[in-house]
Amino acid sequence: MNKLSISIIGVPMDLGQNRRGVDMGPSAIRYAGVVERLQNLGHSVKDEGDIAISHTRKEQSPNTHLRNLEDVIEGNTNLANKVHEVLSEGKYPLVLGGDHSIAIGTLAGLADRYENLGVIWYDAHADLNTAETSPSGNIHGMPLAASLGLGHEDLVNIRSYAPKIKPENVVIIGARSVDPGERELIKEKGIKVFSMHEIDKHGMTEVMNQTISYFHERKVDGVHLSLDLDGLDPLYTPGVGTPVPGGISYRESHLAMEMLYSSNLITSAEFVEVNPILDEKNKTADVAVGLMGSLFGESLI
Ligand code: 6HN
Ligand code: MN
Ligand code: MN
Ligand code: MN
Repeated sequence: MNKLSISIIGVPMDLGQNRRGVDMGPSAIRYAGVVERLQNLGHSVKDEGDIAISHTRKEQSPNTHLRNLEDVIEGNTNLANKVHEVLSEGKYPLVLGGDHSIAIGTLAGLADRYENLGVIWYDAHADLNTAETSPSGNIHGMPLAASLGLGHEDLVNIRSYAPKIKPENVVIIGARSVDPGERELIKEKGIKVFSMHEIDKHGMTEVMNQTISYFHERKVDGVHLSLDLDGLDPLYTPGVGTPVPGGISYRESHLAMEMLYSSNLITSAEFVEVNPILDEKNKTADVAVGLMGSLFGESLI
């Protein structure tokens, strides 16, 4: 088994949405034993602590229809620089959220280190809104669009380059709540989506086999896993801000992680939207750490 040097980066970000508490996600995931879990698999693990997130200018830009824009940009810039530094040291970045707006910073720190980075977006949502299409003004609904170069120019240009990724290198898994503007973008850009319909119809094994083949065909030189815990059914992960029923099961999610581990494709990961205030006895953070175990090589026997 391949032993990794994993750098854990906490991002106590809650400015990309309305619900309080998701800033405590990194603490909850640490409390659920992430460091020990990955060390027990033989990896070397360093906890890099938390990225600084400023809350001083909250709601500063009501006219942009983008909630907390300046603070989200500042936090994501800090995150991007840290991810970039960790990669330069040859380490594997494992980012803990925080709301999903932090994927903007993670991808900004990653993407210029790759020629052809792939992304798996494991989520109930597509996160493909822009200021124009967003029903909420919440930036956590926009990180995939921003990473594709679409939306407010300051969100798109973190670390001064854009776009970060190509639409043909993205695979969305678990989608079941997609806004009209997002649907249009998926069609226009030809983004690969395995919605709950495909997972129900063909099963997770087939969906993951197709995902893995797709990245091989695309000749990616790395794949980032962006896993929103609301991709799972709220039965298993109740501690999320925007739960959507009819989601991916606990075992299907473990199977997906186990297959990704065997594929050797994943080169960085983030686990986002864990909100301990909305949770039941840290259940969602426990699931997150369990999934990380499977992603990093735990097997059942
Ligand atoms: N997430 N599509 C909705 C919006 O407000 O844009 C929900 C987004 C949820 C985002 O869960 O990361
Ligand atoms: Mn999301
Ligand atoms: Mn989501
Ligand atoms: Mn969510």
